[in-house]
Amino acid sequence: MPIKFPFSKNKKQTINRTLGLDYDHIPKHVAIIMDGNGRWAKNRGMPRIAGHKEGMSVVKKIVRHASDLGVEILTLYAFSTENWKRPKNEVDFLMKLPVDFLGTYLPELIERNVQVQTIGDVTLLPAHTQKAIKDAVEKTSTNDGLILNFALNYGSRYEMVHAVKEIAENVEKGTISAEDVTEEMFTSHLYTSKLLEPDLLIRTSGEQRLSNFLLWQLAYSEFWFTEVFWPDFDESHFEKALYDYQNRKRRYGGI
Ligand code: V07
Repeated sequence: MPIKFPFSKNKKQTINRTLGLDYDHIPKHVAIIMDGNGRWAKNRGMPRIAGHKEGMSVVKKIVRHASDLGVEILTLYAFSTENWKRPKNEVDFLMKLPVDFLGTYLPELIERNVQVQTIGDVTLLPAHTQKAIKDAVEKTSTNDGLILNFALNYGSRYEMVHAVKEIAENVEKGTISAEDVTEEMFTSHLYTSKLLEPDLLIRTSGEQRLSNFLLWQLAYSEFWFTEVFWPDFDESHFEKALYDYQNRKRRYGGI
């Protein structure tokens, strides 16, 4: 197999001198609630959409860093099922961000061997948004580096009800019986069925809630919160989250 230098996660690395981050024990799946974009803009007397735009640049920065560190899956909460309630101009702007992002950044994602995936019901997004995402998913489908997983029109309760409906249909058809329903089967009906569960959840901007994000999948994950608004979040904050994660594991992880 070719070595994908300089983005290989197999190169032997030492401990980060300033922080003590252990590059050999990077969490495999990191999930992020990228909160505080609107408040960041408001504090600067700017419209909320300016915060979203700045937040998008931070996504690029963190994707680069996660891929350099050898994170296997990065799940980003980009748009929730509740976000449709926002003003129309804001929703319209948000729906242009995937197009904008991929228009400038898809070549680098391909270069970095990143695979783009989504969770949530993308069929309800505008056609131009769906088209850009579908194109990126297709063009990166054979990549085997970082899985960049965008949660778009995602809601965890909806996801679970959807799973229950599918299982109930199988019971009705008689292909399975109620006794056959297990945690593993339920998990296999979620959007995340092919992914590992997150090791670490990061939420920015001081809120300490799950807001309908991956309720089932986060059952055993470590949570890390920061007051920093998403547009101010950078590589050093990301590394601090990973460092704290590693130290929690060292303290409570058993042998
Ligand atoms: C969005 C920027 C980040 C802060 C949080 C909300 C605003 C990147 C994407 C994206 C999505 C799919 C894709 C490529 C890029 C995105 C939305 C909002 C809706 F294939 N950032 N970003 N999508 N924000």
